[in-house]
Amino acid sequence: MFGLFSKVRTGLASTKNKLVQRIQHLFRDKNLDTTALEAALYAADLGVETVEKILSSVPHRDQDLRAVVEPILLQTMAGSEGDPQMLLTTHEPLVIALIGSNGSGKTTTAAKLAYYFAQQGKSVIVGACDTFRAAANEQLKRWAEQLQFDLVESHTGADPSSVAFDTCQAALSRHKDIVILDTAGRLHNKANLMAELQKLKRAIGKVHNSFPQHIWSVIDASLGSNAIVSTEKFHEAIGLTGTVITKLDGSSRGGTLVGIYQKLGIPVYFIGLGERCEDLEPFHVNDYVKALLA
Ligand SMILES: Nc1nc2c(ncn2[C@@H]2O[C@H](COP(=O)(O)OP(=O)(O)O)[C@@H](O)[C@H]2O)c(=O)[nH]1
Ligand SMILES: [Mg+2]
Repeated sequence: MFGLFSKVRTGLASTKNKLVQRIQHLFRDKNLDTTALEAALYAADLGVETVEKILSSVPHRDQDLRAVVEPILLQTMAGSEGDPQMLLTTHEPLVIALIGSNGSGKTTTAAKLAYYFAQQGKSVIVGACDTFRAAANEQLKRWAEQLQFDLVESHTGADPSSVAFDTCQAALSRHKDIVILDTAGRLHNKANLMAELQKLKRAIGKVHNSFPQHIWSVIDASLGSNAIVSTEKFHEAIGLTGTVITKLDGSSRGGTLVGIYQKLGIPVYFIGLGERCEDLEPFHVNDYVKALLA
């Protein structure tokens, strides 16, 4: 538990520097510069409402910043913790489709999830539904060889829906517990690409009417508040059930998670803290808020 917390804390070090140190520095000035405080809070991507709550509760200097901000963040993030253990109770295979923009970490997260669930004693199959880039299938193939999970491969230009369909059918016939579908990165404002996702969702619903139980948006934390708009559009188009926030190790914008949850109320299941298969942790809101302010 302590090990996990320190990993989150190390990962969030750059955010912490930006958020807490910049604010503490403001408190050290003779007169609290509320404009600078406001700017620092916005720069941390906490979202408008959270920033306003903090601003209205931070009236004077010599106040312990943490004591003011921590309860506000915890209150904002109430209900944000997705519990992966709760997912493992379905009778049918659990199907999780990963969607998001280019380079957000979907393929890496697919492999990390395969590793995570295998560690839990579950059998996993992954579908290479990114048929847009030739390299996408190869990337997953390397992970599948390294981590020894079943992979339904595809070729460039194949219909992603049919790859997803085949993967779900294979999961039933091979009695798999978990299905992870990796998809191509897409822009939220391209209607044809959103329609392609809806088609994929319908296609696997024909394999079993409970499929997919989950659609998670994989979000690069370093995109900051820009990620809020795209996640909202994905949610409108396809109905998200969760998020995975990646690159919290390198990002100086760990507050993105707060802004997105505050706006959309979609639970966070996992956070990505590096490029290795073990660099994925179930999201724990208390650890996260502590790490953000430690
Ligand atoms: N530092 C860091 N890098 C990550 C993380 N997740 C993914 N990446 C890297 O981000 C890049 C894009 O990842 P990829 O999974 O191919 O993104 P995709 O286009 O959404 O499938 C790769 O170089 C990954 O190694 C993370 O949590 N932390
Ligand atoms: Mg990919």
